[in-house]
Amino acid sequence: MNEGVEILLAEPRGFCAGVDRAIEIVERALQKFGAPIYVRHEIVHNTFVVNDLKAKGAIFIEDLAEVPPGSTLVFSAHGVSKAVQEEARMRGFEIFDATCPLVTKVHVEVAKLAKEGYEFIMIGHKGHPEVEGTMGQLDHGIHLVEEVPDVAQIQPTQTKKLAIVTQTTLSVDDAAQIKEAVRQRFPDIREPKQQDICYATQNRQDAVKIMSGQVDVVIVVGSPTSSNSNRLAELARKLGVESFMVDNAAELRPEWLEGKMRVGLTAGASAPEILVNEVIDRIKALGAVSVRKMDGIEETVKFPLPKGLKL
Ligand code: 10G
Ligand code: SF4
Repeated sequence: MNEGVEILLAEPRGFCAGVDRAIEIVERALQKFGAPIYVRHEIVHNTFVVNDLKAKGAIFIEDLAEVPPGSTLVFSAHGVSKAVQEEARMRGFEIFDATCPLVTKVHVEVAKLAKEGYEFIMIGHKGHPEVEGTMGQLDHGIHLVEEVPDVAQIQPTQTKKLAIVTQTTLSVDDAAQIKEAVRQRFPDIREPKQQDICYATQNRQDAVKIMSGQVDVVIVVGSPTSSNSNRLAELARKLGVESFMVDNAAELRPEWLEGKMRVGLTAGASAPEILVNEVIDRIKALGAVSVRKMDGIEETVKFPLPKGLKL
């Protein structure tokens, strides 16, 4: 690596309020009820977080049939379908819902408009747990589009009462393009007053946009399964800057930094700051001499814990 390399740290980066709350729910459930605590799906899509909670006594499962009767169960931050909620209730578990309140807000809106006779166009990634959870708020009537060409394919049963919903962690720019295509086909479609893409997604992508003009490479700390982290690396690449995702410092390859003078560093909403610090140490060990924090929005959002877990 060259001499005099500078690391630019994106602001904001890393944990959002929904992730903070979800992890705290599992930790407090462990403190209050003891191990094991069952968690449906990875509480957030991060290897370090999941392994840390496993070591403390959390057991991560996908199928509720794996959970013994009488257990305490936490739903992941991505949210669950009505069917999963119902099955958990029928099996009699003590349930703590770590669904991010901003995802729940989308669920509530879907339920409310469905009662008024609306069908939905959902913009999101097929198979992602948040999309399964949101689409699973209704038995039918939600049509998924992943890309612009999908818009022409969907077949709602009527066009008078249609509404758009989106996954909270999408690329802001891609979603805007898809929404435009949806509006062209369904000009009267109803849109949420405030977009469903959340503040944390918007802020982390905005920071990468600013950063990309100032660096030679962007490193994103995040697990491969993390949708929002992937979007950050993808955004930098779209802006013409090489970008790589790492799940931990050991994954960072020296050749990525070959010939680079300014290294941008950010982290997805599920990636802990400890990993960012380890990546900084590794880049320093490879020759970086300084770290500069970029200016950026300070996030003050905080969500309350569920009743049974407050201290
Ligand atoms: O970016 P995705 O949705 O894959 O999730 P994550 O766990 O990596 O980050 C936190 C975001 C959510 C819980 C989705 S609202
Ligand atoms: Fe909530 Fe946004 Fe974080 Fe998802 S990414 S958990 S919606 S704050």
